[in-house]
Amino acid sequence: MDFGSTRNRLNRADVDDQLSKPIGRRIIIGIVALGCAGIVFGESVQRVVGRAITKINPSGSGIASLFPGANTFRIYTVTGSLPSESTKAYTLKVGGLVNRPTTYSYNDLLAMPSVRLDKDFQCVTGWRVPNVHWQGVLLSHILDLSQVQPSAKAVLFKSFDGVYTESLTLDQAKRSDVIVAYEMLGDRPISSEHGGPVRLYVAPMYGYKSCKWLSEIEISDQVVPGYWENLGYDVNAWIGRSNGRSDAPVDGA
Ligand SMILES: Nc1nc2c(c(=O)[nH]1)N[C@H]1C(S)=C(S)[C@@H](COP(=O)(O)O)O[C@H]1N2
Ligand SMILES: [Mo]
Repeated sequence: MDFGSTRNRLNRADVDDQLSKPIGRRIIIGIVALGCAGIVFGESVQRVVGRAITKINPSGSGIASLFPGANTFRIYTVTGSLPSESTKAYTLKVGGLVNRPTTYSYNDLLAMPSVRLDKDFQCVTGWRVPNVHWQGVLLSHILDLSQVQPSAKAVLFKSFDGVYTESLTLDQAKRSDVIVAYEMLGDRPISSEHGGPVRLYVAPMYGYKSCKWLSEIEISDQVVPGYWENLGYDVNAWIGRSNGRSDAPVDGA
């Protein structure tokens, strides 16, 4: 594997970060195997997006702006490309153990009661963006509309990248800080790099739970480990209480 290019050097930093943690051999093999085709830490994308965020995010001013990449999102995709879909073409399919399987359009989601969350985004590799503005629909609202059947225990998520998956227990999915988001970073639609038009945001858990390019929600009788969880990360991804990490929220939230 070649870690020589800028992009791969950054991948290497992620790999080093993983290797320094006692998560075990499974995950090390997974990360190294994926290193080349895996996380795109797209430096070029990152730089442009980082700059844009610095402009609109006050946390990008001052000291943070002296360290490019500090307090800004890194753009992740496991497929090696950044899928994009127009708001017009976008659909969210909700099915499985429900009485009312439904497919929602982007406008259907916008018309639902919306919630705003101002909360940190924390990746399990260590980077954090404090106090991010998120807006969307409570996942619990969508579950209610679908009329979840009594045998349901979990909620599975699929991305239109065709590869990424995640899941939550039904109890986790009903929390008031878990949303199907269509805005992030300051009253703007979610950009396609960040998983727009619609992504999941699971505030109390590490970033890998927040499935980008969300296209399908399936109510199920059991949790199914997601993409990173098959590579060794914890299925219950509570920030500060999983993956051997002890991150404390910066804003006390
Ligand atoms: N579809 C998809 N969703 C994903 C990922 C991904 O690679 N593909 N990466 C996850 C991880 S590990 C993190 S930290 C966040 C990163 O979100 P960002 O790319 O908007 O910074 O997305 C999560 N959701
Ligand atoms: Mo992450």
